[in-house]
Amino acid sequence: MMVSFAGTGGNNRCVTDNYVFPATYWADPSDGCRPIPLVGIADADGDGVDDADDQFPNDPNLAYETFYPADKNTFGTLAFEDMWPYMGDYDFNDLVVDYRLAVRANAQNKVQNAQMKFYVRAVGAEMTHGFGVEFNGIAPNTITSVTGYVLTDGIVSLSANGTESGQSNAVIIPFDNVENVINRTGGYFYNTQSGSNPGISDTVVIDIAFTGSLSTANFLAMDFNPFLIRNQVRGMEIHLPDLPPTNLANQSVLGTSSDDSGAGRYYKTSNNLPWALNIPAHFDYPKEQVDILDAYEDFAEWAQSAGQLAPDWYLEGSNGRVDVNIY
Ligand SMILES: [Ca+2]
Ligand SMILES: [Ca+2]
Ligand SMILES: [Ca+2]
Repeated sequence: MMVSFAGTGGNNRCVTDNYVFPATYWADPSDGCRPIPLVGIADADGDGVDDADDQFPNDPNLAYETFYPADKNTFGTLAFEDMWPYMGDYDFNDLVVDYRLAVRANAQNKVQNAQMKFYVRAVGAEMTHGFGVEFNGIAPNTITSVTGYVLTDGIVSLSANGTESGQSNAVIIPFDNVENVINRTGGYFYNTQSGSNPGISDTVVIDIAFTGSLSTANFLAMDFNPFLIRNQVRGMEIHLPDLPPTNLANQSVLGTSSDDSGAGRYYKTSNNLPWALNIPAHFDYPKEQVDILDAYEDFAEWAQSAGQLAPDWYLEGSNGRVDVNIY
């Protein structure tokens, strides 16, 4: 087949692209344009996405799945220091939660559902903490239901769809009391002191159904904003650096003491050190009451450069890693 444009004179030219010729055969240009029948391009569920590209080839309502962290077999790590706005012992093991997020969309790339898995690795705390997640930039009314949360102590109020009420962004509280999620083997601190038997956590599986109005791109553009709820005081939130508190945080605590919070600046010391870490990989946290600066000597350089320097600060084999101080 040839497409030809012929004309004489003048300066006008056209640009054309993306021709589609409906046909019974396609041609193989490496073989003299030999005609080849259109077989073997199957779409078993008829959703318009070929089986080869359809991650749910037998489900017409789903076609694509995206993971965070990007490797579907990897859990990320959230590690919290609970003494904000004070530095405390700075051991970053007061609550350590492994997480994985999966987002599933249909053939039109509209989010249908998401699943979050959480596993508590450490509770090196004298207080009883809860844990929440805000999807910054995603309205609560894009969600139809949330299941799997472990809420027992009456400090959280939910809307009919299972998100927290009184919030302008979607907020989900996986658990309000970490003691309901972990299984202790004795001892005061949980999985932060060497010599004690390690405890095993339940895996909290949160399933979220969406209305279908949200595109995958919009979902992935949100800020994943996890936070610790300290000692079951709902207004006492501790977030990742530079991520804002939710509508229900006690705003009067911001900007006090060593925390330098102001417009757009949240949960960082005057030296730019954080109270929470989000590492999209496995992270070996410090032992009880060991300052993270003594467990990972490159930590301050990494944090104070906003991640530009010493990006490998936590990896096995990195120079600044002091194994004797790591659980
Ligand atoms: Ca399909
Ligand atoms: Ca499908
Ligand atoms: Ca601790």
